[in-house]
Amino acid sequence: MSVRSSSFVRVLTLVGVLATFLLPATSADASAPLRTHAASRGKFIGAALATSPLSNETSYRNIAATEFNQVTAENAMKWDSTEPSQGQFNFSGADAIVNFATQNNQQVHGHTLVWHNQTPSWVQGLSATAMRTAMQNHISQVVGRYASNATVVSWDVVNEVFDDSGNLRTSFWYNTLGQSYIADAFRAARAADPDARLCINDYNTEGINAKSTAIYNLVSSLRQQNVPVDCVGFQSHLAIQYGFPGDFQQNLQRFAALGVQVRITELDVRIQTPRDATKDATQATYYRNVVNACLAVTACAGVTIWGFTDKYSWVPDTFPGQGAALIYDESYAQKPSYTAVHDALAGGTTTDPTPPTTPGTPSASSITSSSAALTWTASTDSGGSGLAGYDVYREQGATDQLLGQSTTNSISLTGLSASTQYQVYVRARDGAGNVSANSALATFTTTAGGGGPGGCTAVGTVQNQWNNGYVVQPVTVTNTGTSAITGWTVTLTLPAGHTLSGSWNAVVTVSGQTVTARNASYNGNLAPNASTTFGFQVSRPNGNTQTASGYTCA
Ligand code: 9MR
Repeated sequence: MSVRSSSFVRVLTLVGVLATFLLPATSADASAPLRTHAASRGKFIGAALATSPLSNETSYRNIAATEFNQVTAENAMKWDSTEPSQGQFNFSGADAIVNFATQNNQQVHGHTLVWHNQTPSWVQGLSATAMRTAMQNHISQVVGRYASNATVVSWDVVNEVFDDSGNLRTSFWYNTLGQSYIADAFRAARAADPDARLCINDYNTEGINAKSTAIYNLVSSLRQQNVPVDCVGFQSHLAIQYGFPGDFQQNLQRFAALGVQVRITELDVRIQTPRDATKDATQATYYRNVVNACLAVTACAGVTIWGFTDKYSWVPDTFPGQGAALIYDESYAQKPSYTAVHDALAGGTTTDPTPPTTPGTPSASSITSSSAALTWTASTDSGGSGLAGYDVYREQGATDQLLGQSTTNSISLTGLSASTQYQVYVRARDGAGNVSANSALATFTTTAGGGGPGGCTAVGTVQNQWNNGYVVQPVTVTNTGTSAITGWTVTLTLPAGHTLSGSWNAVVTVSGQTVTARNASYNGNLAPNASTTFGFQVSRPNGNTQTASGYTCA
């Protein structure tokens, strides 16, 4: 073997070794379960588990074990399960979940110690002193049971202590004990397990709003008082009809800046049933957005989905007509939302190489001087990640302008320029970022300006025409603004070969094929809504039937 060929072999070997270590996940890795990808990103991906299917259904158990590296008991660790009567503790359901998690190398988040729901009536009827003692004892017993168990790593100490306006909820806890029950609960939990991460958990707090700001302020003040709050949970019970909270990541980040861990604790994305491909695709986008928000925030520990199969979900019972909120359907088939979570966690090793189909040609309607509505035939996406939305562009040479984005097959464009021709096309995106071909162009022209102070419109009417000429009379100039104007300028375009042969009631100049007509000395003043008119005559080539167009007023 020559020196040359042996070094060639060495280079090949080196490439192979480097590829083994450096290349992103291979396609075999790309189809790995969610937990594999989550772990490689330093996050957990979890599910809330219900005890009955966990003991009765193989498919349920298999998916729970294979796909997730974190679990939360959906109900089994709540007060009504663990201490149904005072001092009588029952850990059968809680232990079943913890044992399952231990067997499957999963961490458990304890949910929940102090809540106004699923708390037996014996607690609610206690005096203040007895209630505080009962709360401290409950926390001590429940947290204490798992304090030396490495599987249970965190707790929702208090749950839903705020109402939707951001005031402390006037629950029996608050009404009996005042606000101090919150700090007392955290201190009792710390005493019971100094190593557990202690969280405050709530819903409708995903975006920056009054409620999330109230939690932010409470956490900040508790920590200043050395109350052991380590973590904030964002339940994230979302619904596609209410829109995705665009500031979710920013909100997580502001909490992280307080020095706490953040986590998504109860994610689901409900739809108005029945499912269809468009709703599935929108739901997949929401799931992907949540996972991506957590991935983007270092202090975000992971994402727990509130269940995993539509067969078992709290949603249809609570919101009649809504459901299908999870990532597996009722028969344990993976939905587009599964693929979205998977691909987000896999970060670029997408399992969907197929772009959506090309959208239909858009059709424009409701055109004003600054807006227009577009609709088009929807695209479909067969690659698995689901249709994520559409981008609407204005065709304008080298760099087309993005006019807007939509998750449905229509859009209302705003902020357009008056009296301007737009040529627009639509492009579809899927959940993996694949982009379709451009649709055919739609062409429309916005109407002349008006509406603001001093706006005006001009409408020309052909009064009379003959073989080689025509009269436009009247051109009606209207003040469409909210204040009086003292002058107006109308422009219009003559077709090629047409020449102006006369005009009246306006001062007219011609440049090329553009005619500019300014008010005469006597008809420039127009109150709001008032009109005046002028006219003109045009010569055109024999047999030509075109007339003037493109009237604008300023
Ligand atoms: O999913 C839980 C459902 O099975 C229970 O019937 C319900 C009772 O309140 O609680 C559901 O879980 C809730 C969680 O504990 C706290 N955040 C809201 C969840 C959905 O209601």
